[in-house]
Amino acid sequence: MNRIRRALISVSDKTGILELATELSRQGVEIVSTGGTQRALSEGGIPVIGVSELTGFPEILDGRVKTLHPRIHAGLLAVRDNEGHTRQLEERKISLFDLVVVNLYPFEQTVAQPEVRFEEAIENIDIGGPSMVRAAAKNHRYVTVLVDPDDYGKVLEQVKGGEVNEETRRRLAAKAFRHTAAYDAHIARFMSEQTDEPYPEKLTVTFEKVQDLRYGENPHQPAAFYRQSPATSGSVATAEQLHGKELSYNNINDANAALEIVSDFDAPTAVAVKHMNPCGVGTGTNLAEAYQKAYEADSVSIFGGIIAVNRVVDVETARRMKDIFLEIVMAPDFEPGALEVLKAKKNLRLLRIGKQDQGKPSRKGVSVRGGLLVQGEDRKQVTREDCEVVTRRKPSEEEWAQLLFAWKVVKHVKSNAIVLARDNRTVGVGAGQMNRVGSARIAIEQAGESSEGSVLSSDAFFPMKDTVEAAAEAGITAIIQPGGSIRDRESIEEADKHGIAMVFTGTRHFKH
Ligand code: 93A
Repeated sequence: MNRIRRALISVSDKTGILELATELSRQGVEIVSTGGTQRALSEGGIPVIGVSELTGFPEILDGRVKTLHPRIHAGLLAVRDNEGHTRQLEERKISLFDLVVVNLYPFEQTVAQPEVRFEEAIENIDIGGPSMVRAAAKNHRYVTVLVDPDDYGKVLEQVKGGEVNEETRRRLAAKAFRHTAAYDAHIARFMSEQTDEPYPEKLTVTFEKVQDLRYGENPHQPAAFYRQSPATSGSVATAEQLHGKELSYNNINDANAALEIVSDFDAPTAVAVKHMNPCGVGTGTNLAEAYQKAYEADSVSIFGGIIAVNRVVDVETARRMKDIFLEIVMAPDFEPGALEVLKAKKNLRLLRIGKQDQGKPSRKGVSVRGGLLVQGEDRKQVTREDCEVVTRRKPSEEEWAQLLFAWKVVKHVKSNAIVLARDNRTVGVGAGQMNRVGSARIAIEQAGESSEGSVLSSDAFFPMKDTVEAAAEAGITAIIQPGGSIRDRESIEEADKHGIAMVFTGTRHFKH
């Protein structure tokens, strides 16, 4: 029988603890607690024995050593049907614990505060708490361990019924180990960030489930969405859904792509994404204008698209968005009137993203079978000063503006990537072809007449002059590309032949 006679309670988060302890006490359970918890319970009129009374040792070193004592840990770890263990406890008058209720110093919340002091973070590393949790979890054959107030009710019910059953003890023990593992992962991440070692030998990252998804990329693939912990604010993982159908796996992936593009722009910008690639990007003096440009960029593909914008959605923009079928609209926020307009569309998913976390560039990972590839985010931006004009003709002021705009977009298009832009919007996007001129042809075809007088950006250098030839034929007037091919000379000569201005960025933006 796993009757609960004695409980050890030591909690930082005191949620639900009075109710639990009151009922335990009523069931005849003796309660032992650390300082703050003891005070809270005593004030609630619950009889409690202080840890110091039990150990005969005061809490010392400002609380760093409170429960780290053999009288506590032997009471947690003893094997009850082991005669030797039982005899040793009797000799030293050590009593057993049947229940441990512990939650830890709030390390994650502490380091999430902006400008937290290093010393404060360190003081919030709990040592005694995880020791008790792990001891109890190891000895779950006899001891029940509670680390989450959500589980108090269920355990209380069983206590009242006479014993906590084995299945529950084992489940709670597994949860306890997950809890301490996640806790240590937070500490490991924080400590690693304080060093120059972002890619340590062992990578410990924790993710918490946001939701189960109906399915993955296809209906026969099971799927779930996890949020990295601690969370990155302003991300899809922390977005608040204000309206519409449940997000799907593909929605979340596309939404993330759209958000990554739009956050590269400072001016009011709207991005439409389809299948992970932008089909329209527009910037303007206000959001309505930016959205209109993104729409006109490719008024066919935007149908069923995922929209991300970098300004609060106003009524005017919302009205324009409402005119077509969209899957998602994502924004830092929505004006109340705009929300009303968009909510008229029953299925349209509206996501409030909030403020973007512009902290350190985070790691990006892709899973490969049996492993994970990890790299820093591609946050590289180029300015006009970084570029080298390689043709006889220099770009005009307007061409410069369009070239830099097209360059920002091409970074986010699947390689081989070619983007055509004009009037602060994309007019053609060629994505994911196995040769560069193939992507160029797609972009040009999509732009149609709009390619005349547009500029072209390429995510990587031209291995041959064929893309420049295609550009010249389409009436494109300026090109931005990394440069660095052994055949650059041929491309430059071809551009000069047609009076095209070409600049090299010296940086490439592969996205595979
Ligand atoms: O500083 S500690 O690592 N040393 C300990 O011996 C110890 N024992 C319990 N932290 C320790 N605790 C933690 O104190 C618990 O995990 C819990 O979070 C907190 C409860 O303290 P109080 O009851 O004084 O509010």
